[in-house]
Amino acid sequence: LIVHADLPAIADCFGLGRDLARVEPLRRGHIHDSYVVTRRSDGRRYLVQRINQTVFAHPEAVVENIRRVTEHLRRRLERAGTADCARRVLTLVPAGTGRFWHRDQSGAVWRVYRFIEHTRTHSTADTPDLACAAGRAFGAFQRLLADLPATELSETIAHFHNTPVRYAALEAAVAADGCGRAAAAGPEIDFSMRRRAEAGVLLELHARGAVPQRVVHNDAKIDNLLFDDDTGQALCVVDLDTVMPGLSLFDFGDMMRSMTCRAAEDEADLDRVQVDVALFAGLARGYIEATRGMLLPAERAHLVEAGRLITLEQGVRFLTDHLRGDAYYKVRRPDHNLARCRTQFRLVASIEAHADEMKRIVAAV
Ligand code: GN1
Ligand code: MG
Repeated sequence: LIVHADLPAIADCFGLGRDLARVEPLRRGHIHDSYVVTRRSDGRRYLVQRINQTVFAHPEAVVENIRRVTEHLRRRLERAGTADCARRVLTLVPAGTGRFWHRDQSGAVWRVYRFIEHTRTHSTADTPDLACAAGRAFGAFQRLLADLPATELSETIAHFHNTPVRYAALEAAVAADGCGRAAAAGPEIDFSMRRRAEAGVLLELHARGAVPQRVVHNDAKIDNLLFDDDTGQALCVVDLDTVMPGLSLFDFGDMMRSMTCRAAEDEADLDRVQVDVALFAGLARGYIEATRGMLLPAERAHLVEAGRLITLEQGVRFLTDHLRGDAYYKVRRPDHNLARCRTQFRLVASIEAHADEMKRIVAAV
């Protein structure tokens, strides 16, 4: 990734000045262009991001959501007397009065966060304790947002975790086959279609009033947590782009997708892709303990099903993007989205094989 923008000029718009000691592209995430810039005067670092406008048609609304969410979290943490608040919630840097985004001459929209120092991330959970800590962190996040009225947030991507809508997009991509990739993806298309009838289970639960709408993260994978370098503690939930109304089960689904398997999201060796029940037990304990008193029995009863469905949905999304020629997710090698899809589907199969065992674990927490 090369630096293809005038970063000093962008930094200046956020009051950081033009004199930067370093600009480093951050090669993480599938969506935005991210840079870590270091200000020369005091050595402070900032995360500068160009928002992907193919994915987010209204970037200002995304930033406005994040402002409301981070303000709410900060108030809650301060009220509870939490130590080290500045490292436990993201801080947006203003670009002029009351605005936290900047549109440059090319039309690109930028935002800046203070960089949270001395942290690390994990792309998988290597131990049950780590899965437990991560589950606890996302559970606490949902809890802190429980009294933020959903009506205060915009829906920045419509139908985000609407699995039937994701299936409709897949079917359209298969029918169009614009890149001639459908034939080679036959097994993956078949795998998805065999499970098509179940795509609506979570939304139906909500439609019949069994599970409530809440403010949730919507991308609750372990990569979106910062852990303290020294203590190893989960410190801060990041990537707040999709925080908006949704179901708690969407988040738990992504937790299962990213924390119950030792292999990465794009692992090529499919033999490594399988549920580790001990990791699941850690995750379930952390999440359920953190949401005690909030999580309803119907939500708890569908945790394992949510993991299966959200992992399936993510595979469907990767497959759709592969068939469309990789228009949505950044790819770093040929057929990367197809590889990601295969990993998701292998994990779905493993979740299905271990579902009863995992349900017993939930019941015992
Ligand atoms: C995308 O920004 P990033 O890479 O964390 C995506 C999520 C997917 C995820 C797959 C806005 O998240 O929905 O689950 O990739 N975000 C958006 O890892 O589509
Ligand atoms: Mg994201």
